Amino acid sequence: MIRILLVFLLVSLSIVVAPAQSVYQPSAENLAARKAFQDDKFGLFIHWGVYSLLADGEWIMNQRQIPAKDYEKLPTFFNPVDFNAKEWVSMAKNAGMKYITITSKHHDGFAMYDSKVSDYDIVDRTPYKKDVLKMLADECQAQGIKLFFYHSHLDWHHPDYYPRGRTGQKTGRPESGDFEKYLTYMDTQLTELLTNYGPIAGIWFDGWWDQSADDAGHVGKTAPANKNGIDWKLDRTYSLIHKLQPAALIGNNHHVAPFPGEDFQMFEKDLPGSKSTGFNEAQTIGQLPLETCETMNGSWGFNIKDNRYKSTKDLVHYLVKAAGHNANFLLNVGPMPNGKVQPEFVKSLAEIGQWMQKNGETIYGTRGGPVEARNWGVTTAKGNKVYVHILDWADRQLTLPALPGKVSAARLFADKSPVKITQSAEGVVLTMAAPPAADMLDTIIELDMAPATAKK
Ligand code: FHN
Repeated sequence: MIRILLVFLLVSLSIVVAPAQSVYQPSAENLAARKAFQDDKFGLFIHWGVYSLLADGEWIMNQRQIPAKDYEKLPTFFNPVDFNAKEWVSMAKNAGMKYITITSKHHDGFAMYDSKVSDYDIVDRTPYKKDVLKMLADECQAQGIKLFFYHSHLDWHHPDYYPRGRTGQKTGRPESGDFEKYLTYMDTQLTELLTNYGPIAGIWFDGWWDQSADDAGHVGKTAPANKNGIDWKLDRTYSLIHKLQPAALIGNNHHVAPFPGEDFQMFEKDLPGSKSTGFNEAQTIGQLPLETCETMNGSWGFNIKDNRYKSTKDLVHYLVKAAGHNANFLLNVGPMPNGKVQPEFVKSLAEIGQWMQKNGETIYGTRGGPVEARNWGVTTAKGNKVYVHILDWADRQLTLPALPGKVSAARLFADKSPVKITQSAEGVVLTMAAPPAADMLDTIIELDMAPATAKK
C-alpha cells in the first residue's frame, strides 16, 4: 500500500511539474532514434490479451457488450503455458523484422504486465502469474530487437474512464468517475512500463478517437470535435515519457495530423496518403517518420474464424510499397490463448524472411523515392543507389521520369546482370534482357547515381 501511494505521489509530482510540450524540441537521442527507426523499416505488431480466449478479435467485450464484471472471468482461465518469448523474437528476427510492438494494455483495460497500480493484470489475476512483457523485453534485448509498447488511451474496465466515450457504453460501470484520476492512473502505468522493462523504443498510443464527437474521429474532413470536452492532457503524458526515456518514440493512432510531442506518425491499414479505410480522412502526412500497420488476415486479435489471409506476395508488396512511401511496415499477429502464434502466420513470416534475406539491402536504411509510387511499383534510395522495385510490369522496357542526377550504371539486383540505360532530360528508359519473371515477387533494378546527385 505504502509503495503504491509512493509511486502515485512520485508520478503526480512529476506530472504536475512536467513542462508543456506545445513547443516540443526532440532530444538528440530522440532524433537519432527516429533515424534508426526509419532505417529499420519492418516490425512485428502483436495484439495479445485475455480476449484471445474468445477467439473473435480484440473488440469482443464491446461487440458482445460483455459487462466488465463478467469479462473479469476471462483472466481466471488465461494460462498461456506455451508462451515462449525466444520463439516469438526469433520468429520476428527471421522474418527480417527489427522491432516488436506489443499491446501492454488494449481497450479492455487488462494489463499484460505486472502493474503495481492495479491488480487487473496477468500476474495478479491469471493462473499463469508471469509477466510476459518482462520475458519479452529480456529476450528482445538478448537478440538485439527493439521493443515498443502499444497502450490504449481508452479503457472499458476502469471506473474513472468517465465520461464514457463512443465505445464501452454497456460495461455495467457506474455512470460516474473522475477522468483526472484515470489520466493519472494511465500515466502511472506508463511510468511502470518505462521504468521496469529496460530501454523501450517507444509508445504506440491508440483509442484517442473514442472521445471524438462522432465518426469524425474515424471519418470526416476536419480534426474531430471532442464528444465530452475532455482534455487528454497529452502534453503532460508526452513530456513524462520523454523525461523517463528521451530516446523513446511517441506515436498516436488518432487518425489526424500529428500533435506536438509526437515522434512518428502511423497509418492504419493504409499507405501514407491513401484513404481506403475511411477512418483517416482527416489524416494529413506530417514531417515525422512514418509507419503503416496491417493485419495478416482481417483481425488484430486472435480470430479463429478469420481466414482472409494475405498471400506472402501481397505482404512483400505491402512492405516494399511502404518503403517506397518512405514508411515502415508494422505487420500484425494475434497470438492464440496458449501463447502460440498460429501456423499460417508463422509460415508467411518465414517466407517474407527468405525474401528479406536476399533483398533486404534494397529496403533497410533506404528512404522513399526519388520516383513516387507508380502503378508498376516504387523506388527506394540509399547513398548513391536507387532501387527500382518492379512489382507489376510485363515489358522489358520501363520508362522513369527524369531523376535528380545521372545514372552511371544499372543492373538487376538479383543476378547483377546489366540493364541498358537510355537517359535524356525527359527521363530514363531501362531495358532489361527479358521481361520481369512472373514468379518474381519484385524485380529490382539497382541504379548507380553519379556522385553529384547522390541521394542522402
Ligand atoms: O481499435 C483498435 C484496434 O483494436 C486495433 O488496435 C487497431 C490497430 O491499429 N487500432 C484501433 C482501430 O483503429
